[in-house]
Amino acid sequence: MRKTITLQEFIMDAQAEFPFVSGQLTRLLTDLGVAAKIVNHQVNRAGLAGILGEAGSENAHNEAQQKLDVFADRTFMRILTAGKSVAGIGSEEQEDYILCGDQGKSGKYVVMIDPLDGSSNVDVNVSIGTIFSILRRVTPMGEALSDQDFLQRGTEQVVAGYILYGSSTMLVYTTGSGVNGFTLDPAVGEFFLSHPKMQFPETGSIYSINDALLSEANPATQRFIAGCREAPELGFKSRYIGSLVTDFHRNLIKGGIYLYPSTKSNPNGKLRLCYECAPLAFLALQAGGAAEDDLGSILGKLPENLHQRSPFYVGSVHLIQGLRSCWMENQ
Ligand code: P6P
Repeated sequence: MRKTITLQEFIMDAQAEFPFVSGQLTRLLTDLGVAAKIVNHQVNRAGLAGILGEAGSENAHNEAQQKLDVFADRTFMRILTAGKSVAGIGSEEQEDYILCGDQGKSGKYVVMIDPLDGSSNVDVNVSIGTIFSILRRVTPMGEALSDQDFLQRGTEQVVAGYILYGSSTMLVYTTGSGVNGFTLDPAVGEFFLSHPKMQFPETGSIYSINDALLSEANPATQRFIAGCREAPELGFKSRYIGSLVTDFHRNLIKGGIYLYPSTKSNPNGKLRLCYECAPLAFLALQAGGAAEDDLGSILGKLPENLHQRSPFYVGSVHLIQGLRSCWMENQ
């Protein structure tokens, strides 16, 4: 019987391959696993712990914060700051980045995070997720962090991953050598390697989009979705949960495409480049998939601000290519 290895063992084995590393990344990955367990515990008992619903506060985008948004944000901030590997954190729930430790002068890495994406789904018991991205700081150690440490292209990411608080809780991440998924065994409080070397299937016939957006979406998206609908022989299915991590994870397992398009009223779409699109794009490419915005690659985009929005199309290569050909027809 093959021994299933824990997340901790997997992280330590990976570090052993790079003997000269400082161990800061190992500590950071470990801390993410700890924070995930804490948030998972609260998400799973939200209805009992009186932490459903709105917190009565707003985030950086004047969006009503759910009580669990605030809890998750505080938990990741507390755990990652204590670990001393992180110099600063950019969060969907915070207007500006947070400096860790001694004003961000130590710590090799910065973290971009959406602490609890899709949190309004908790009230109706739908799966939600955390999305994270780890970058090396650009400013030298000992100096104060600046915007350039956070506003880096997605190609600069060291680690990207998500935690899915679903029928089971999973932590899925990449360090650039493939994508591996770990499932939490609540009986022992450990994540175990359950999905090694995750890859999009060769084919996929799921499309995920908020149908209500189609009437004002860009023509390429309209054409692509019409093509999916008008070809029943291709067996397309529409699946949209309204929880990005959940839709992404299902499409990674079964094959498919998730679209949050540019529209007339929101030409930059809705999703955030730094802590939603870029980390999921890194994961998608590492899993043999693709990710684009209206013009092409997501990972090559240089963010102008922490909370910059971007149109986002991610999933199986053949479906992204199909969408791209719809853009070409446009020209
Ligand atoms: P809409 C949740 O608010 C989120 O950021 C993603 O998790 C989800 O895919 C999307 O927005 C849903 O947006 O406009 O379809 O409700």
